[in-house]
Amino acid sequence: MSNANSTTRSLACRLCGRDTLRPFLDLGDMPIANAFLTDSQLHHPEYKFRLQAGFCEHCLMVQLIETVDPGKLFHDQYAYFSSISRVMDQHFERLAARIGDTLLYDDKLPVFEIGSNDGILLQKLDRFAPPAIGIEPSANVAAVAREKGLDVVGEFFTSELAANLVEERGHAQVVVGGNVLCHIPDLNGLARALATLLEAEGVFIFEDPYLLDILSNLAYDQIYDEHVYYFSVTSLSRLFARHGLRVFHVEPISVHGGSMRVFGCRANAVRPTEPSVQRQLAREAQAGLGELEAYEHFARRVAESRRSLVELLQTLRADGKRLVGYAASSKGTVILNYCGIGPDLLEYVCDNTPTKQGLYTPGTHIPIVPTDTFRADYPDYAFLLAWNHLREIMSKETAFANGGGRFITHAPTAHIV
Ligand code: DWN
Ligand code: SAH
Repeated sequence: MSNANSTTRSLACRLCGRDTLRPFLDLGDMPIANAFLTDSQLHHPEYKFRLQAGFCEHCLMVQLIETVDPGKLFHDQYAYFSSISRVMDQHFERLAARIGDTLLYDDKLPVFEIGSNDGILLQKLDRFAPPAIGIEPSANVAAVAREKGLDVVGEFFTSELAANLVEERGHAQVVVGGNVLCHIPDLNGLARALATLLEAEGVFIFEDPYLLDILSNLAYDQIYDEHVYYFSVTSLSRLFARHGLRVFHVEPISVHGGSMRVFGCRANAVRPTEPSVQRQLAREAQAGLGELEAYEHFARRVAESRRSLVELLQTLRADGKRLVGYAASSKGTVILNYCGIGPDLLEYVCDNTPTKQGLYTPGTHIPIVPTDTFRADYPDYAFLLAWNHLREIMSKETAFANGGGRFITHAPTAHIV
């Protein structure tokens, strides 16, 4: 599989519409990252699309070339339940406290959370006086949040929905979204929706995987169907500025292998823009994020990362070692398919999500088993398909390490931890 030859073509950017989108990475034909398969589905052809990323030389937004209809991704059997991670729970606890302590300014104006999933953050926001309302199109995870007594609108967040919400619930003092902004293909529509929903001094906060971390950690597995965009502060500030909004503060955060938390408001709100924004813009310019070369360099290193991973796993296997995968993440689907890693190399993938157990990994058909299966009979090596949770998982699996077991991760290059 070769990397797309960026010198030969440019395509239309899905954000600014110009013919300045330059493909730089081709990860090949890919199934839907979270489309885990039942026994009977194993014998049917899987939906696949071409997983490629491009960089727009005009608006500087890094994005997927081909996207998948959101209705195929977010539905009544969405596989990811946010509350599976203790570290993420603590992370959202701190975010909720921060919102409660520093951003809320009215007991009546609502707080909206976009992509509230099973209520991991919403339940913490719900403790404050203002109404906390989730917006979550995946019906099964929304149902879990409702069972907790939370108020969830079961729809995709769009500018039409924003107008209805203003009518029915009022303007927002805070709109927050973790790992959801990059999932929304119509970002211009999203920005319009924010401009409609926010009260004059309202604040929005988004956190998403950060482009600079993806590049420096070689985290190519963050690139998949659900993640339509890979944000820099530069590309996001420009987008919001086109819609009368302003980024006033940014904070790098460590979750999901390196994310950026972005705070914004209306362009004419009274809050000043903090020095953090200018500082990050300067870092990004210095890292060459405005130039195609940074992305072509990344693509070359991704191919090298694949080579080193496959070589490591094959060598261990040839030595008669038992290898398994740990965590059936979306990112894992990308790594396994791009690197051609199947049941011949990994006996199984264990995962603590009950609804993933008993299913098979998309495209590569490795059985997914409960974590207890792993603990009952330790293999020699566990290849971590959610390296972002390395510390949390290693802290749970001390007996594996104490018995001589070792974890393997692929980023930036394959290594035994
Ligand atoms: O952006 C997204 C993030 C927030 O979540 C979504 N597009 C989809 C999803 O991505 P992911 O599937 O790559 O997320 P995680 O959090 O890296 O996946 C964790 C997987 O690992 C889950 O299937 C649960 C599993 N896990 C486990 O088995 N034991 C996780 C932990 C922490 C554990 O201890
Ligand atoms: N906020 C959670 C969930 C992230 S997964 C966390 O950080 O862990 C992304 C979530 O966004 C999914 O639950 C998905 O159903 C939801 N989502 C996707 N597109 C959306 C949209 N247009 N509006 C609202 N939610 C959306």
